[in-house]
Amino acid sequence: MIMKVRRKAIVRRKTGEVDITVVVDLDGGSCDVNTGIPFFDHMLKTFANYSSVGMKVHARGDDVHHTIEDTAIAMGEAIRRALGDKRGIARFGDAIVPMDDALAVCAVDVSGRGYFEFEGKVEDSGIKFEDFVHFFDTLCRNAGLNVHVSVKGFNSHHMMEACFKSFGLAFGKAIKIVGKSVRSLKGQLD
Ligand SMILES: [Mn+2]
Repeated sequence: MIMKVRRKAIVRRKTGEVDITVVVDLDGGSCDVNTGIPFFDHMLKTFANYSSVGMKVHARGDDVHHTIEDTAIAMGEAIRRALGDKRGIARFGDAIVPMDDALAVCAVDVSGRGYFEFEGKVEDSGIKFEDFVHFFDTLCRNAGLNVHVSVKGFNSHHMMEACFKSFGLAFGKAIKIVGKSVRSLKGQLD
C-alpha cells in the first residue's frame, strides 16, 4: 500500500505584539491571506500562487514591522515543519522573472541552513524596503532555506513583486518530490 504523507503544518504565534495563524500545505490548496497590510497580502498571495503552495495567513499586530517580522517567523516555522525530513525533494530551484522594467533572479537550496542574500537597491513601496528584506531574511532563517535574490529595475512595486514571483517559482521547484531519497551525500538534511 502506498501511503502519501501530506506535507502540511499549522503554526499559531501569539505574543504581546501579534496574533498570527499560518497553515502551509506544500502539496497545494487554496490561498487565504489577510495581514491587514494590503501590499504585504499582495506579496504573500503572489508567493502562494507561483509556488503552488496552499497557504492560509491570518495576522494582526500592533505595528507593521512586528506583523511582517512575526508572519515571517510563523511561515518559516510552518514551512520547516511541513518539509519534515525533506526526503525525495529536488532541494534546489531557481527562477528568472521579468516584470516590465524589473528583473529578479532567485536561487533556493532547501538545505536546512537558513541564509538569505540580497543584491539590489529598492525604494520603499507598499512596504518599506527594510521590512521587505527583513521578511525574507527571517523567513529563510526560520524555515532553514538558503535563498539568494537579486533584482534590478526602477519601479519599486514591480521590483518587489518580481522578487516574490521568482522566490515562489524557485521554491515550488525545490520542494517538488522527484525521488525517494534525501538529496545529500550526508544522507540527511537538517
Ligand atoms: Mn502588483
